[in-house]
Amino acid sequence: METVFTSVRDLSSKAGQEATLIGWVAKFRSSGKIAFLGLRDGTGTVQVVIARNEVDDASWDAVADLSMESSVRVSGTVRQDDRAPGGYEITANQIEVIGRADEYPIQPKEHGVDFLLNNRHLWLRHGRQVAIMRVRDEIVKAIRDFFYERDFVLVDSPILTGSIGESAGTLFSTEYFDLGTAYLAQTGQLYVEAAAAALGKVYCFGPTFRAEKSKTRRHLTEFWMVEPEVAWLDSEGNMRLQEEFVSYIVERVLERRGLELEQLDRDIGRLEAISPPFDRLSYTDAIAFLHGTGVEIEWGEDLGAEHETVLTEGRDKPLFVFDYPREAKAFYMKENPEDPRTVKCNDLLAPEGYGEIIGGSQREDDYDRLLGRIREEGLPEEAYDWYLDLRRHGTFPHSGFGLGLERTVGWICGVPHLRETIAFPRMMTRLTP
Ligand code: NSS
Repeated sequence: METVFTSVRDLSSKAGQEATLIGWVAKFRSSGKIAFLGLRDGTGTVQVVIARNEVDDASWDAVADLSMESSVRVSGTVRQDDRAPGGYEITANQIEVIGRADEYPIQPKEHGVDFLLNNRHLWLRHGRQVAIMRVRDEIVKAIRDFFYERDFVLVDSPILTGSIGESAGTLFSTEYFDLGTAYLAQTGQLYVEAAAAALGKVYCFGPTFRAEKSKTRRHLTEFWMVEPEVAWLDSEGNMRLQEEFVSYIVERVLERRGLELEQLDRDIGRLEAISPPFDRLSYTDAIAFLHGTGVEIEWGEDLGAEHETVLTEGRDKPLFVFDYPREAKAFYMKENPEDPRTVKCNDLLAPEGYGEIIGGSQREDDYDRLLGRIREEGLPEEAYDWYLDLRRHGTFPHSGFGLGLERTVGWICGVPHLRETIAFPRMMTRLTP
């Protein structure tokens, strides 16, 4: 069965005509002879006016019994009305309740975050959440378009893996038949490195998992990451790719999701400033800068959220920090020939306090040095045999990066906490709904 109805977004094509709409009651008030309801259908919300003397008895009885978030079918005339949000209004001649809602837990008042997260399956229906999900969808589309237009090939990497991608400290593990322990992938990088030797320019895009024991606004235990990997690209080229990529995404959202950004009260001017090139600061200069502002940090330590905020303060665009100390970063990064204490890598820090959205690097392509790093980190060598093979069979300079989808959605939407950037967030203290 296919139900024929008009969606709120398409009302302009029905101006002055009869139409049937289906949706949920997002707002409701009645004064005995006339009732107004806000009908929400996923494409928008329209006001429906129901006058006692213009509908049949069954319809008016339905109105008398209406509750918030009930699902209803409404037929009536589409009227253009410049005062109405969206420019149209429906004068109903019939209304039918499809599913009457029990008392709806989310009221038009302030609720605690825990309460809202417990009701995430219902909270999703609300305007702000709908706007964020639409922006997220647009960002995903922009990501895929960017790589498609540049001849990258999508290669899906496994979620169940035998080798640790980033750090042993944040692994989820599970028993895997007779083969011992399997890990949920922290990254698809090692696999796209193999694919880059087959296809040149590749990317993977999927969920990744980290048993982060931190309860910060920037950490999820399950998040989406897009990871391009490019043969014959060095660290400088990698940063150029990143600034083009991020600017492309922002431009696309501005072009197609202006309405949603407005609903989110996003300062659009801040996003309009995002275009290449982005500033670059070496880790060593970043430490000097931090010392200059009185921040205590030792050369060698990784930068934390508070350092990132100081570094990006007063900047309009994201900032690259490059060539970190090797002890602060993962085993696979290429040793910097000009300063072997550091590795050829970069983080990209978003402005306005959002901080790191990308981590990237040139990969160690020398067999002996890579094996040395694997040993230094105490990683199980057998699990990396296949990865080392890539350095045994036609090694090649290559680079790539990982952009965190939720961090990017948060920054572009102006939403500081990642719990609102994914439909069903997974955090240390939350596994339901
Ligand atoms: O750990 S990263 O910095 N880098 C990697 O995983 C590399 N293997 C990527 C690569 O070169 N192919 O993570 C990359 C990004 C990071 O900048 C964040 O934006 C995001 O992934 N990220 C997270 N988002 C949400 N929650 C958590 N816990 C998280 N961890 C990283």
